[in-house]
Amino acid sequence: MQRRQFLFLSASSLGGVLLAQCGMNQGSNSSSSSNAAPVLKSENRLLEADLNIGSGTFSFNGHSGNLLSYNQQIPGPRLEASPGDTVRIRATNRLSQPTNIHYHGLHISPQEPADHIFLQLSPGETYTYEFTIPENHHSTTAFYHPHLHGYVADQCFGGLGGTFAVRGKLDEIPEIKQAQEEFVFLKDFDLNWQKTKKGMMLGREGSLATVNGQMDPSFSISKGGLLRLRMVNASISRFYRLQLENHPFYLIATDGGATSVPIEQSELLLSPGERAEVLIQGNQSSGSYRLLNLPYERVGMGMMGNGMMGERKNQGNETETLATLTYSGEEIEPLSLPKQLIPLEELPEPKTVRQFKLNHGMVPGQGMTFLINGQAYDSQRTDTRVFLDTVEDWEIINTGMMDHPFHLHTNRFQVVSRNGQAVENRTWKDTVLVPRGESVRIRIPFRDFVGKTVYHCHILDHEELGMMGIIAMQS
Ligand SMILES: [Cu+2]
Repeated sequence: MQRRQFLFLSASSLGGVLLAQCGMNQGSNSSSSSNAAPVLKSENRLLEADLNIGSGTFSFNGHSGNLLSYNQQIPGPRLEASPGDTVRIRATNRLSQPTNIHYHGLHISPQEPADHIFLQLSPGETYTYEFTIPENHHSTTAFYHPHLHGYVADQCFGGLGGTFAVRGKLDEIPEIKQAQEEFVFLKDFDLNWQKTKKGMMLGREGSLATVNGQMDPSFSISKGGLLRLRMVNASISRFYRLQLENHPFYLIATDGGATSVPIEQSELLLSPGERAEVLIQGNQSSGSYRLLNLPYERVGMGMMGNGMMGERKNQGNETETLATLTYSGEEIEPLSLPKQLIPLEELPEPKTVRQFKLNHGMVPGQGMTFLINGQAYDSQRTDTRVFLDTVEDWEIINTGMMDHPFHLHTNRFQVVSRNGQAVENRTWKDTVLVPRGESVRIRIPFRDFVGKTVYHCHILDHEELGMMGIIAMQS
């Protein structure tokens, strides 16, 4: 099988180790042939991993740039565990600035030594994260990335990020077990990212749109087969409006876990921080089909050309080819789609309804700032206090001129309505797109964990510019 190679490490601060991903699985037709990330799985109920956070030179088609990586790999190693497993991650910071790790999409404690995003891991320091994935945790395609305010957007734009898969009940459904599985880690790069501060208002996008650290990798499907794509939008600002030529997507999971039945969609929009899993049926004629990123306008026209926005650098009107699906191997007896997945839990009508207004504006002395309810992020202020074992509705209202994906840590939620209209196929989410001028109502059960954490816009440049609030969960 021909594989196009993308990023390889030519030298690094850690000693010029060649990155293995280019040679991995070369010539193999295995289901993981397109996925460059090495996998670290739990054994005997324990996932133990060392993550070295460093920088090094990565090259693309002869152009080199200094990027950030976990274990000198882009994307970082894929972590896999199951409900009930203990996770122990020794993170060593070899950067010249502080960092930390957020486990996006895991329902775990926001306190030390778990998903504590206020923790500062200083240069040279090693910190051991340790937590147990609850026994009743949902199956999910989650991910990990830095989350230290002031450094989040740069460090993610610089290359840091990796998949964290929790395998559970969804994975046990026979039709899904039979499907071939591929991870699709969507991330864009700018080899001059350290100099690219312009465009933070819009949200920076790199010119290289990669899948698993590669430009246009190939995935294979056998005629009659089923392919399960587990997709993560790990870009800091880029949206992906995905379409696979001639093949509909059958949505089986969103950020917060499985849907109740497969939902047929001709395309799928993933804003930063969102994930989705789809099944694809190998029922077309043999050949190659492109996975496309279609144009999507995430910024209103009013924002253009007013000088404050800097140079416009986003996908605008261009269609990109992200990957190619090729029929290969022997034709098999057609595999069928599952009929039922995981029934959606019905949440009670809440007593508490809150509103969160998203916008941006000029703040004297701070310039253009991104705001929630008129306030920019302040690490010393608690914005929202909630009680454990309650359910709340949050109405997220975007009064601005740009789309904002809203992400809540620790607890997942269900999207109940958009612009006052009930949502038909409710699913579990932890990141929801709130388009400009629109409102979205989400229903959140606060469960299991107390402590402080955050909610924010997942266009990470907007988070850095203030669009984040602190939530305290108390018993
Ligand atoms: Cu935003």
